[in-house]
Amino acid sequence: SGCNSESRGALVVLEGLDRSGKTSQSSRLLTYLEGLGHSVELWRFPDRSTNVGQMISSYLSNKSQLDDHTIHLLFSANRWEKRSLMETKLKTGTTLIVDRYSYSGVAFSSAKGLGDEWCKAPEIGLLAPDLVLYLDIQPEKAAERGGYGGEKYEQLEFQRKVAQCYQVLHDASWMIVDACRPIEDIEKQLQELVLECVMACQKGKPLANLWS
Ligand code: 2DT
Repeated sequence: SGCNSESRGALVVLEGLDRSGKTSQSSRLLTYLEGLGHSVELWRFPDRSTNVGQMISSYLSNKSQLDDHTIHLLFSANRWEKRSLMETKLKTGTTLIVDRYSYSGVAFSSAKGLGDEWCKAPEIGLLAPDLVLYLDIQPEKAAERGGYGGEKYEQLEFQRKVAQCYQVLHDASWMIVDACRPIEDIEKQLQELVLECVMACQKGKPLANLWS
C-alpha cells in the first residue's frame, strides 16, 4: 500500500467545535492507516507535555489567568516548538493526524474579539495542512452531546462565536464533514478523504507553509 520511504507523509488536521467528534475520529483514522501498513502518528494541539503546553493547560483549567494576546501567542509557540519535528516526520514518510491546529488558534482567539489578521500572523511559516477535516456540527447539537468539561471555552454561548469564526477560515484544503451522522458513516467518509490525500502526498504534492 505504498510504504515507499522516498515519499512524504501527509499532514491531516481535524478541526471543529468541542464535542464534534474530532478526538474519536482521529484515533479511528490512526487505526485505519496503521492497518493499511502506513507509518502514521496521532498528534494534538495544544501539546500539554511541553513547558509552554503546561502553561496553556493551567490557563485552560482556570488555574492561571493570562491576557488574551499572551495566551494566543503561547498556543502559537506550542506549534512552533513542534514544527521541525513535524517537518522531519513528514519528510521521512510519516503521516500525521493532528487533532486541532492553527485554525483553532485563530477561531478561538478571534471569538474573544482579537483581530483575524493579528491572530493569523504568528502562524505564518508553520506547515500548511494537506487536508483539513472540519467536523461540522451546530453548537446546540454539540452541547446536547453533553460532557463539556469544566475547561475554559466549554460554554454554548462562546462555542457559537467560535463556530462563526471558523466559517471565515475555510480554504481549498478544507473538507466540511457533517458531524451529525452516525459515527461509522463519518469514519468511512474520512477514510476515503484521508487515503486520497495520503496518495497525493506520496506522489509528490509539495509541502507548503501557512497561510497558503
Ligand atoms: P482540547 O485539548 O480539549 O482540544 O481543548 N485552543 C486550541 C485555542 O484556543 N487555541 C489553539 O491554538 C488551540 C490548538 C480549543 C483545547 C482548547 O484550547 C482551544 C479548546
